Amino acid sequence: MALNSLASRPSSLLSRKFKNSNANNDSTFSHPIKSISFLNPIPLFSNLSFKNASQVSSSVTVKASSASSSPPTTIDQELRIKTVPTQPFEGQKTGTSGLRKKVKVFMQENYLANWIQALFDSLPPEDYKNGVLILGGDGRYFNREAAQIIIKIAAGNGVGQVLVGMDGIMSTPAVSAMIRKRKANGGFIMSASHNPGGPDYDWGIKFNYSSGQPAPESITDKIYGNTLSISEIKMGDIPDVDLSRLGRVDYGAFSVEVVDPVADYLELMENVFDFSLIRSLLSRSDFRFIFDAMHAVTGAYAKPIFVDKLGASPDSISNGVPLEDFGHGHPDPNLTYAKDLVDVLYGENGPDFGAASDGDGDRNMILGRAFFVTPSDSVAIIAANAQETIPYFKTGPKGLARSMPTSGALDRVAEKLNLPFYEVPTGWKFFGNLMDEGKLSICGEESFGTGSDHIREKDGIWAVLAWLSIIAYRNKDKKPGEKLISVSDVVNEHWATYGRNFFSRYDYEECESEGANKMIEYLRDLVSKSKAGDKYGSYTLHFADDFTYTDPVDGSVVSKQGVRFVFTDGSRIIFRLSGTGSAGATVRVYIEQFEPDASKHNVDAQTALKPLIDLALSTSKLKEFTGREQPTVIT
Ligand code: VG1
Ligand code: CO
Repeated sequence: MALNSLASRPSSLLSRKFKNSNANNDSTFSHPIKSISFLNPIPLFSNLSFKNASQVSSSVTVKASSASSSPPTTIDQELRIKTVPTQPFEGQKTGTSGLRKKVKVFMQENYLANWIQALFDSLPPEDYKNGVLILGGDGRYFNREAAQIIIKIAAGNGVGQVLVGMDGIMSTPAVSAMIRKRKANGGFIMSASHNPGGPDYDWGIKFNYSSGQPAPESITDKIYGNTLSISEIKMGDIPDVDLSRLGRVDYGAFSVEVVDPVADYLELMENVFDFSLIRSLLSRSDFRFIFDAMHAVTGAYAKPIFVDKLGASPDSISNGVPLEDFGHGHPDPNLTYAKDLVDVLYGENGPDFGAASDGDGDRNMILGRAFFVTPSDSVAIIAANAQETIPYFKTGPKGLARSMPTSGALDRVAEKLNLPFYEVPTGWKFFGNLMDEGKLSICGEESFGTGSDHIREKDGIWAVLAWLSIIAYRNKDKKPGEKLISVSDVVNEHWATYGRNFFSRYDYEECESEGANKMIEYLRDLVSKSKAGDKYGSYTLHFADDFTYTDPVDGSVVSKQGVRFVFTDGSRIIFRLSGTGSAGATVRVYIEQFEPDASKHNVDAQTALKPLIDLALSTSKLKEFTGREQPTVIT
């Protein structure tokens, strides 16, 4: 991988790898609204898929680019709504984070449209009629077509305005930020997050409501119910919107505005962090930084933020152009799928700091020179240092939280800082209520998700800026040539203070569903028969259960969130099935063990955890049930 692969930012945020059937670069096409006098010679609409052009009756206001100060051109016509008959599809149940399927499944006629209509049918009309919705995505294959479908159904259901990121691009955290800033009614995110993209891979859709938070199960269950009985889709009879140019188009009472996906988010980051502090670090000649956008959505954010605002060198951004297939990669920032970056950091004379983010920009991986920070440690270290180093937390965090399988490193920080602490199920949607109630500021998941109540999603770039703030603060008085405090120094000091929670996760991706389900049933049965004091090898059982969570704010209960065996020394082995895969079943095994003795902190995690890993594999009979000898991914 070339470190300087971002030679320049293309005029379009998205470089296209595949030919898009809706894309229209044909200058000979004719359009019913071609009489509009454009402020710029580039056509505003790309409209090949629109069949009934002669019947169009719509009101069009063209403001063209926001850079222009000329008045908009308006044609006064009404928005017509058409009703499209449809039939239900099976299996449109959302998982941990949205609905994810193979692209080919989503490309079936009306498949996506059904789900979007089912969503509108699930919401009280006052939640969206004449309201504002945000639309963004990670740039993956099928987003362009999907954006047009979503815009038309929003129009058909009486939404007032859709704000869509240029080229359909907007990261998950930026959508959450924009929903909050613009006081929108909600937003759609076109992404299967860390799942690979392209015609043969995955596509996904998430819905966040007005607080910027992923829709809770009460909404997603209703959507699923409606997908089973849907019979018609309401669509605004409007042409495709040109997503490649900023500007606003009105159709009667409905309008679409193509917006800059970066500006609102960047402004928020400038309010949260001390940019001049971070700049003082990134512009040092004795500090080398590298950010790997994995050809995913943060490619659109990395240069404006790290290079233009914070003074990082342009060649510090790697894979910085979003591609529809993520450059044939798997946009998951972990030791396996971001191996190129890991190799650079562990190579000879590697940089001082490395980071990566996933498809939709909500995950992060933090690396120091030849050093990997586990996400469970990362959130604990950010929490421990937040008040001192990040202006947003200057009065101290209100509370801390983690997902159940995430290691207990954060618990120890909460205890020491005397902060309220919460343990929630896997998935970001469980943090939002706590934040809205002012009970929670900083939280994280072991799956490379870290964030705070500045928005209601995990936030990859936020986590990188938080780490840069810590390193910058620790080195702010260092003269050129003096040895800098490194990422590994910060982590080692943290372990010395709090002890180390060794943690590892084994993923067995795309197993046969039957075997994986049987294994979970077997474990549940084992849980029901086990009692405190039972011996598991050299470990003694404290308790075993299938995690149930009662939301302290609204009292809602979710059960069966992961089978866990917790031993008397605090060690844990946890088993769950992924809710984000698109094929078969992915088994996740989480292993954790606490080590207070600083002289043992520098042992490799796999070595330290070996006895517990063996115990997890034998207790679950994983090999027997799944036929798998080795995990697909170890983190
Ligand atoms: C995974 C992670 C979970 C995360 C979810 C969405 O879910 O384990 O912690 O919240 O992905 O992240 P699962 O059900 O596959 O274990 V993302 O970046 O895909 O929106
Ligand atoms: Co993601």
